[in-house]
Amino acid sequence: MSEVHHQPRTSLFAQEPARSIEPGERMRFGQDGFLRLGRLLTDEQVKLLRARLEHLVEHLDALEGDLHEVEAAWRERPSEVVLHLLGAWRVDDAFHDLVAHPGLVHRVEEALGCEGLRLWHDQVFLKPAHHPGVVPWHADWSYWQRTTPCCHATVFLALDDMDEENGALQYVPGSHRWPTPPAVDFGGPVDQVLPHLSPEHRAAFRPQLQPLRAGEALLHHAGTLHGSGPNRSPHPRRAIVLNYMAADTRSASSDPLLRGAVPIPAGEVVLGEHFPRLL
Ligand SMILES: O=C(O)CCC(=O)C(=O)O
Repeated sequence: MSEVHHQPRTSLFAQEPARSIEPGERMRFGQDGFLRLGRLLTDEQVKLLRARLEHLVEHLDALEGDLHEVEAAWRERPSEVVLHLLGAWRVDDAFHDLVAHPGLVHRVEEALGCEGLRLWHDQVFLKPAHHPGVVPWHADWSYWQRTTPCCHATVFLALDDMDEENGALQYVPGSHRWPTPPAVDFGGPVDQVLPHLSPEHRAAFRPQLQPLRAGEALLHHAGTLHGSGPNRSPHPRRAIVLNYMAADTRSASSDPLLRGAVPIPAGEVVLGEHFPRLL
């Protein structure tokens, strides 16, 4: 398999300047396991991505075969579980180009301290208005150990203003330095992870709410515990999540790393059309 470099298909983000993080921000990312990235998208870009997301959800049955995953618990209990899917960038040009946004990729690479950046996958989280669904406390790395080593980070991009009422994302500062907990069930209760933390870490488990305006972004380390509450507001709460990894990340499994992707033998660098090189 050969390297595939990401090539934008639209001019949506072509004029965006490349942005770097400050040395102080790199240090904060190392200490806290997350960083606020500030405003990334214009109001027009937010509107367009909302429309694309709505289109995707309306045509989910037809598109599902080209996505990597649609949350199975949501299929069974949509009135209780948050809609969560992987692979929107494979089916929509705006999502496709967003993953290589010049205002993001250099900052992610610098925060990780790696040389070269690759897309792992993207995700969409949709909490409809007045919806009880939560995102249980979890660390992304609990789900990603079919790749190695852990040099992965996630951008959380708000398509709506987010606060306590509609279930803004929350981080547990410093938790990326704790042992990785087991994966939890996204269709289950919010606090499944707590019994797996040591007494010391349970005492230090103090989530911080991250209110955002639509178009603003957060960055977190793959080990950082995060989660979010229900949407008690009369509006949908929509987010796009972009998952990145160091360019030299290797496969740790001989099964396909994502549904629809060609298997990469354990030990080989993860590359090819499903895992494009961004930097
Ligand atoms: O939408 C949410 O609250 C969850 C997002 C999430 O799990 C992530 O950004 O990795």
